[in-house]
Amino acid sequence: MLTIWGRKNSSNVKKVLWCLEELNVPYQQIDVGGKFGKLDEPNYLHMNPNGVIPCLQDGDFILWESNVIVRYLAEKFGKNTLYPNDIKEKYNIEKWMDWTGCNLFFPLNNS
Ligand SMILES: N[C@@H](CCC(=O)N[C@@H](CS)C(=O)NCC(=O)O)C(=O)O
Repeated sequence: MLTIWGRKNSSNVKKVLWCLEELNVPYQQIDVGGKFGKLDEPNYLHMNPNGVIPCLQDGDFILWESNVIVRYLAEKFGKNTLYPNDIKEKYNIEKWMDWTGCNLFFPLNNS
């Protein structure tokens, strides 16, 4: 089963959980970060040396960076649904992914 490391009230974790729900993929979520701490512990830093959330564990494969996790999940579980095969459709979506990173800012809530 997939594991998502990160507190649910983080916007970067939320986008990953939202993606998993859209794809109907089972997962477990583990609270770390914010008031739960643990991001500076060796076990976590071994997975994500940046010490931030989210982090995806898929068997022995570890992935960090929320947008990259979303892309991975969409390609693995949503071929031709969330992740189109058509190159123009695909890059029309990729455009919006990058746009959110540059132009869309959420209020910080580290509780
Ligand atoms: N570019 C990274 C940013 C990750 C990031 O800054 N995560 C914040 C939460 S949204 C974090 O780990 N904050 C420390 C904490 O929650 O304790 C990504 O998109 O995954």
